[in-house]
Order: sequence, then structure tokens, then C-alpha cells
Amino acid sequence: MSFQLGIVSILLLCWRIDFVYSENVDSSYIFYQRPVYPRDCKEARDSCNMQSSNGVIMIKPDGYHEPFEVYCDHEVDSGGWTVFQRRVDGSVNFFVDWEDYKNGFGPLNHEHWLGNEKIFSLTNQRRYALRIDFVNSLGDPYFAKYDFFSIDNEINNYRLTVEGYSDGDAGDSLTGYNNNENFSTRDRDNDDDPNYHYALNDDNSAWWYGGNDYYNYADSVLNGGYHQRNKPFWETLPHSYVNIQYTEMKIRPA
Ligand SMILES: *[C@@H]1O[C@H](CO)[C@@H](O)[C@H](O)[C@H]1NC(C)=O
Ligand SMILES: [Ca+2]
Ligand SMILES: [Ca+2]
Repeated sequence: MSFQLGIVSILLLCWRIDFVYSENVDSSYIFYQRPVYPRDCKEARDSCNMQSSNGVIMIKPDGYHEPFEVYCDHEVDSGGWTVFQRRVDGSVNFFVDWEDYKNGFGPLNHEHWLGNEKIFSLTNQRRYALRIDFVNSLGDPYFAKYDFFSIDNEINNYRLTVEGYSDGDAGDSLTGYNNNENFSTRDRDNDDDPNYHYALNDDNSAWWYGGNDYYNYADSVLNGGYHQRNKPFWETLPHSYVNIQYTEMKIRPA
């Protein structure tokens, strides 16, 4: 009995559970558990009241129509991070269409883009900080942290808002030319340059491109062909800023 109680209390710590009962055909009552999913990896970890390990869990942000899986990083920087992008080895093709970036692609425990619809619902349910981890082409780790990160909805072309480079040794290569820019893919030209389609022609990529002229179209591009046309790159990364080996982009409530 105490063993069972123990299990119940662990469940209560780890999940917010709705206990629902329904009336059976023969009038007996059955109770069942309807899990209420955490809104992000931070909430999942906090509700467990313990350090959970890295891995994939189900979350349901406010405003998203169904629960979905994300990868949680509970090691870096005291954990609680919901990962939405990772590059490791070029095994996944990141030169894909608007619909692919909208819905997400790639295995969550390896290279992937979570999907702009999901990133939109996550970053609009509360205020999030952004962390990006890098390993540059020489094999050295760096990171960058921002106080605020969100993207707009599809009607507004998943426009980027990022503010407050607050910590890190990678430098800030996001607020300069990419902030307030629309997302562009190889099949959607939403950059600022009427004569050019950077995501298609220059970068084989997808990013929040500016481009009032050729020299300010982006100071970072972390999507795109892996180790093709210098991607991924982050202009302020020390010693070697192109052909980055590893990137991981993730958010946590600010
Ligand atoms: C960015 O998206 C908005 C909303 O759809 C649009 O009004 C604006 O013209 C776009 N900007 C560019 C440069 O395409
Ligand atoms: Ca253009
Ligand atoms: Ca601009």
C-alpha cells in the first residue's frame, strides 16, 4: 500500500494530472488520468522537482492545438532548455521549403528544426530567453545568450524579435542584421532586397534575412547546407566563424 502511495506521489510531482471520472454502462465509476502536458522543458523539470535527464518529452504550449515532442537539455546552464535547432554532422538536409520549416523536420535527438508553428506558439505563451551553443570549426565551444527571443506567426512571416545579448563568448551575430526580419526559405523570398533571394541564391539556406544591400543581409546563418558556402556561420565567433561544426538553439522562460 505504501508502495502504491509512493508511485502516486511521484506521479503527482512529475505531472499535473486531471483526475476525471466517467460513468460506465453498468453505473460503476471508473477513474482515469488525463495528463496535462507541461508547456515547455522548464515546466516539465520543475514539476518533477528533480533534475531530469536530457531527452525527448511531450509538451503542449498554450495556443497550440495538440501536444508534440521536443528535446530537453537539462545539463547546460542549469537546464530547463527547450531545443528547437541542432546541427551536428550534416546528416539532415536543411535546404528545404517553407512548409518544411513551418512543420519541422529531422530527428529530435539529432539534427532538426522543431518547426516555426511550434516555435511561434512556444515563444508567444510567455517571455523566453535564447541560448545558442556552438562548436567552431577548430573544435572549440562557445555560446551566446539573449534576454528575449520570439517569432511572429505565419501571416507575419515568422518575423524575428531578439533582444539583449546578455552573456557568452560567441559574440552577438543576431541583433544586428537579422532582428525584425522575416523568415525566408528557398521557395519564399521575404528578404529586404528586391533584386536578390538570399535563401536561394547565395546561401542554400533559410533564415531571417535582411539585405538592404549585399553587405548587411545577415551576420549569422545557422541553417543551410552543412559545410557548404561556409554554413553554418556566426560572424562574431572567435578564431573561425564559418563551417561551424555544432550548433544548438534553445529557449527557457526568462
Ligand atoms: C515582412 O512580412 C510582412 C508581413 O507579411 C510584410 O508586410 C513585409 O512586406 C515583409 N517584408 C519583406 C521585406 O518582405
Ligand atoms: Ca528579395
Ligand atoms: Ca531590414
